[in-house]
Parts: sequence; structure tokens; C-alpha cells
Amino acid sequence: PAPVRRLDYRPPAYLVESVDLTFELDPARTRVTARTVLLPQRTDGEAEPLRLDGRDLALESVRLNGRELGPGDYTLGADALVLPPQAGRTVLDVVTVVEPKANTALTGLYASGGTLLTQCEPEGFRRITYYPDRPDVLAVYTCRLVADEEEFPVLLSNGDRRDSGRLPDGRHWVTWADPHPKPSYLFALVAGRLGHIEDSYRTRSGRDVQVRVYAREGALPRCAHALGAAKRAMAWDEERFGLEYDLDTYTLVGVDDFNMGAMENKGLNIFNSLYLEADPETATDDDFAAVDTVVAHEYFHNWTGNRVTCRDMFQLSLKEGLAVYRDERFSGDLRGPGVQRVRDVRALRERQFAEDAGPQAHPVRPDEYQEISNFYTWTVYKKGSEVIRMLHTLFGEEGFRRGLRLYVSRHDGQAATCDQFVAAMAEANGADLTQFMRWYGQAGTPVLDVEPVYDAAARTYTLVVRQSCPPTPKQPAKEPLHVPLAVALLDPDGRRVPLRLTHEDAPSGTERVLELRQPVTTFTFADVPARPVPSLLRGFSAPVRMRMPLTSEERILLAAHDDDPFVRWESLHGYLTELLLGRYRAGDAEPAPLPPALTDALARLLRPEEPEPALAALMLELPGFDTLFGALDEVDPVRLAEVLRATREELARTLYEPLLECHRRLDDGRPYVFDAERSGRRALKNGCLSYLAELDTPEVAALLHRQYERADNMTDRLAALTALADRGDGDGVLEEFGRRWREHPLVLDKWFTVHARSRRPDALARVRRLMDHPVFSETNPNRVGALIIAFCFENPLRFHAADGSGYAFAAEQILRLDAVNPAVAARLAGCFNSWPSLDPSRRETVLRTLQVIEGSEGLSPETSEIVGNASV
Ligand code: BAL
Ligand code: ZN
Repeated sequence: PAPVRRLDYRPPAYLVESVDLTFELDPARTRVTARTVLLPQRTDGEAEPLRLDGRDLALESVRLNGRELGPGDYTLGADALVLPPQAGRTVLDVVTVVEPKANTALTGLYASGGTLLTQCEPEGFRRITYYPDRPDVLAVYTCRLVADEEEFPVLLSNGDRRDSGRLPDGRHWVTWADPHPKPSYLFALVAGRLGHIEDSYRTRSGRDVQVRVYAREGALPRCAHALGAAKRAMAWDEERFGLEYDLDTYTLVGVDDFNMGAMENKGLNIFNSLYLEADPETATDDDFAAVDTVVAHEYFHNWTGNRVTCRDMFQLSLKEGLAVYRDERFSGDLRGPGVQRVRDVRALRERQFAEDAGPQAHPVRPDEYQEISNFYTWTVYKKGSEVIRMLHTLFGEEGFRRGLRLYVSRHDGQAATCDQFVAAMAEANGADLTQFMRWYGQAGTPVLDVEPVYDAAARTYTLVVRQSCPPTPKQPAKEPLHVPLAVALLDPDGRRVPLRLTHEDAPSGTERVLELRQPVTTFTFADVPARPVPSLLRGFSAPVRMRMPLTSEERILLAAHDDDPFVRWESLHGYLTELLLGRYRAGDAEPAPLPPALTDALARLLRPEEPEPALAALMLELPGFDTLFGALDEVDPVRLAEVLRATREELARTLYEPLLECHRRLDDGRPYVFDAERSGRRALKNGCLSYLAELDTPEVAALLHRQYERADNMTDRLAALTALADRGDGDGVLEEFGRRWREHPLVLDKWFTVHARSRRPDALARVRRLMDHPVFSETNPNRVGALIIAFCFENPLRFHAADGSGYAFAAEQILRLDAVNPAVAARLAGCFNSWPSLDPSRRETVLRTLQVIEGSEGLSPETSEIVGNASV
């Protein structure tokens, strides 16, 4: 199909005044009656045909201004119903029938267990009724849900509940009205046998909001954390940005089958149960934290996404980058901003940098797409968040808040663009952001090459910064960007030096944000008494790769003394990255021993004096496979994975006593509580455990089994299970875990993933066997993600097996899943994106595999686009 292009945007030919929907719900056949009141928009000539999007719908009837139409009165295509041009206000009554139970793509109206629900973003509403399904058509909705009372006692939709009643045939009905105009992608309904928990929240201006979390009855005891998170997010948005909730009810619902993490439907946020349920026994600290983040993310969309929505889907990052930025800040306030920042940067660099360097690279605001559902990407979300964060770095907290308030007040009730967001930021701060806008249009990860020069005689320190950006598909040449570079200089004792640029009269502060706009920029600091150690890109002030010659001593000093958590982590991470890359490049040569300065620095992280165990845990971890892979060409992934494993083992041997001692100290027997301090201590404790598990001593074996058996929480139990999974003595524990949690799919997903990531030679055979497990289901995205996607993305050693078995497995699964759920198949197809960096023999195998997939009959447009991009 021809791609959709951003520059082809045209305003809608018809706007919608109101939509009244009636759903006669039935899992097999649901009848949808839609009354849409439309207003033609063109006054400058002929009205246009009235085109309504629709896919896979059975059309029962169409009435136009009260008159029943026959097939000769309209054109019905595979993706639209087209009526002749309409001159004035037009009332359209359309009746369609859909089949929720047969809908395994999980977009539109579908069934999850006994619950019926919708997912309309990005283009699901057109699978419910014929409608102008585009985000710049905003309308006021009412929704009447009719269903069997026994089977569907709970009937939910957007807005506030207005009315309800019973019908003589055992059905009941509920009407919902949403006073806020919204695009169709924010419509939602949920019908099912659900229980709920609730609390109330009084907004700053005195509105009492009923906050409810709905889920299966059995899951309700695990929903209290999410309910608390919703209230925390409501309070945070008022405090930080003065943004209040705007309905009388705020409803969150958890369901088991969901393509995304969650969805921000107006007043009715729907969650993948993975991000709504958490209790100490079944969820890890990371799961608890993810619930906080995702609940807050969806809540924050109420203003940035819903009240102000997107003009077209190319502007997706307008809401997604901004909501991610806001959820990252929220999580930072809960868990400590430094630790949160390191975690976010790590995820960005592992995933988004790889996306930006591969065949799917696209700008934060893409220029074209075939399937918009393929653009819910790391780039749109996470790099989009970094772009917003740079505005905060440039303007500070107050300036950023001013800009956000201006944007929200100016565009409330509108469908806006990224340009309008940036314009509001510029205007509120009297800044020119013309060059900054390039961040939205240019793909690829920029590179900063920094050359420091110290002139002892002149007591000056100069930084020459060169920026560049590698070519990406369809973008061979790049323009220089506007980059904020946060810097400090440390003296040899690790203290910050006052900063004065040579053209300034007096020093101002010890930390500065330098602004790069040119390909080469030079900054010279005056009055620098001794060669300083540069602390650059503080807080990861821009989403770039920075290359800078630092000695090992300088890295160790920064890791020990810098007060910027990102720079501390990055210094050690950079050191370890170089060490591992050196070992890989050295091939079969015996590796040089680990430098004592490095092992001492790591050992220091294990001491009781280390102030922030959560940060120490992050610093202790070796760089991930993907980071190393991204720095190499013609990679043999199996050998790279082996270098990582061998280095872990060597570190474990070298630091054996300190690791044991740190684990012992932190294993304090206190009952489980999820908070920043205790989850940080557990992270460090389990980091130690993970290293120790590389060693085959009786002491380690006893420690692992003891922790598994005695754990009163999933964090510690899963850490022990994961550590044991690759060991000869782990089989009994693996079996026990599978038995213990056989009735609990979300926990069993963790077990599936432990198998999927396993280094054992029979990992793939086990994955295949587990696909026959009674709990595994190819229609459930979480199950597929935990087993199949986890194997293909997180087990480089076995996925890239030299005999091609991993690639063949992926191809087989992509084709099988494509017929079930194209969004999931397309996600899995991304496992081949790294092929250009593989060694020639693997490259050839992957290309052959991609050709087979591409040539398969009936491949979905979603998977076609991913595979097509990958194979050019
Ligand atoms: N809007 C799709 C789900 C999310 O990012 O919130
Ligand atoms: Zn979002």
C-alpha cells in the first residue's frame, strides 16, 4: 500500500458535533448503532464526498437525515463507506455488526476472558462503526450499553454514568456521557463480571472524584497499589503543573489480553493487568515501580493527550513523549531522581539507540508510515521524552512550567501539533527554538566528539565539541542540532571548580548548560588552576553519544566523587564497556587481568558507606549485550555473549568476599515493604547474588537455595530463581516455581522468561515445549512476550545460534502469530533489525529468512512494513 505522508495532511471535510452510540453486547455478534451528527467544513466551493472509515464491519443499515439508504446510495469499500457530498448539518444513523469473540487482533471491540472491551488507538474505532476515524475530529459522545445482566453486570464507558435500567429479557442497560469533546481513538467501553475497589480524591478546587479500580474478583487484592498510584499521580499533576482532574469519576480497569501496556481513554483508563496488579508475593520491586509509572502515564494523558490531543498521528510524540517525560519525573520524585534517570537512560541507550541505528530508524515525528500501529516506538516515546527534557534543561523548572501552562491553556479542546507545543515553550521563555525543531525531524543518534585542552600557563581549559549525526534511511545528510550540554569541572580532589568562560567578567556557579548550535563549538574556561576532570553531559542532558578521551583514573575519580548520579554511573559503565569491547576484539587471546583500580572501584560500591544502594546496584551491573553489540561491526553474537559471561565470572571470583559480605549485610530479614530505600537495598543484594551465582562453590549454592526457599516476596524469590536457572542445581527449583504458580499467569510469565533467557544449550527446545504448557496461549500478548519475544530479543546466545535454529524459530512464529495478532507479529519481527551488524554468515541467513517471511502469502500490512524496511 502507498504510505501515508505527514505533508499530505488536510483538515477534515466534515466535523462531528455529537455521537450517540448504542451497543447491544454479545460476544459472538454485537450490534452497534451510531448516530453521528456531521457538519461540512468547506465553504469555498463544492462540498466533498462524506468518507467514513470502516474495516471488517458487517453493515446492517444506513439512514441519512432519517431516510433509509440502499446500496445504490453509497459506495462501500474495504476500508470506507462513502456518501455523496452533504451541504448542511447531516444526521447519519449507521448500524453495524461486529464479532468480538473472533477478534484476536485485540483492536476494536474484543473479548478478554469473559470481559468485552475496546482498544481504539490508533485506528480501532473504524472496526466498530463507520466514522471519520482521525484524531482531529473531536466530538461529544454518549454511549448506551445493553447486555445480559448476569454475564455483564458491570457496564463502563467514558465520562460520567448518567442512567441505567432493566429490560424484560434479562438484559440491563447503562448510559454514559462524556462532556469533553474527544477524538474516536479515546472512546472505550468495558463490560464484564468485574469487582472493584475505590477511594475518593478531592481536587485542589474541591471536586470530589470517585477513583475506582476494576478487575476480576480474584485480582482485586492486588490492585491497592494501583489505586494509590492513581491518587499520587492526581496530586503530583496539581502540584507540579496545576493540572486537575475534570470528571466526577476516574476509572481504571485491568484486563488480561491487551496489546499495549495501557490506554488513556477519557475517564476510563484500561490496563494490561501486568501494569495494574502488584502485591509482594507475586510482583517484584520493578513490577511495583512499573505500576506507578504506567498508572501515572495514563493519568497524565488526561491533559496532555486528551484535553489537548494530536492533529494527526504523525504528532504522536506530542502526547507520548510528553507523557513519558511526565511519568519519568513522577517516578523520579518517588524513587529518587538520580536512580530513575540512570534507569531511563540505560533503557533509552539499549533500545532507542539501537532503533535509531537500524533499518527502522525514524524521526521523533515520522514523515511517513504504512501502519501507524508500528510507530509506538522507543523513538516516539523515549527519544520524544528526551526532547521534552532538553527544553526543561534549557529553561529550568519555572520556564518549563510556564511553557506547559501556556500550551495547555492555548490548545485546550484542540488537536495540536509538535510545532505548536514548541512554539508555546519558545514564547513563554522568549526563546528562538527554530533550530531545536530539528530534533523532531531528524532521525539517528547525534554524536558529540569532545576534545579537551588544558593550558597550564594561561590557566585555561578548552572544550572543542564537534557534533555529527550518521545517515539513516531516507536521510543521508543531517543538519546541526541545538544541543544542551550540561558541564562541571572537578579538581583532582573531586571538588567542583567555579566556572567562568573567558568572555565573562566573573564566575557564575559550578555547573553550566552550554548550548551547541554549530558543527563545531569551542568553550574556554578561565582561572582553572590545575588540569580538571570534566563532568560532561550531566544528567544525560541530551540524547547523544558522547566520545571523549578520559583516562581510567579520571573515570574512577568521577565514579567515586561526582555528585551527578548519571556521570558516576556513566564513568564506570564507559570503563567497563571499553574493557569488554577490548576483550571481544582480542578474539581468542588470553584476556588481560581485570585492572585493580576497576575492581577496587566496584568493591567500594559494596561497602556500607555507599550512600545510595540503588545507584550502586546499577553501577555494579555490566553493560548489556545490546550496548556492546551497538558499538561493533560484523559481530559474532555468541562470542560476545561468552565474553560477557566470562567477565562476570571473573569479577565474581575477584570480588567473592565483598559480594558475599554485602549480600549478608543487606539480607536483613526485615519484612517486605515496597519503598525507594528498601527496594534499593534489595537491588544491590540481588545484584551481588547474580554475580555469585556464576561460581560453583557450596557456599553459593546454599545461599541461592536458602534465599529461594525463605523469601517472603517475589523480588528475592525471582532473583534466586533467575540466578539458579542456568546452574546444574537449579532444576528442582524451576519445577517448584512452575508448580507453585500454575494458576497465576502473570507470575508464570516470569517463569517463562527465565526459561527463554536461559544460557542452557537446550533453551530453544524448552521454549518450544513450554508453548504446549496449559497456561501458554498464542492469543495472549503477555504470554507470547514472556516466552517467544523474550527468547528472540533477550537470549542472544541461543537466538543467534550458528546453525540458524533461532532465526528459523522466529520466522515460524512470526508467520503463525501474524494470522492471530499482526501487532504482536510485527513486534516480534523487529528481532531481525540488528542484522546489518552481524557477521557475514549470519547476515546472509537473516536476509534469506526475511525474504521467506516477506514472500509469504497474506502477510499483514503491519508485519510487511517491518520486514520490508529490514530487508532493504
Ligand atoms: N496511547 C497508547 C498507550 C499509551 O502510551 O499510553
Ligand atoms: Zn502514552
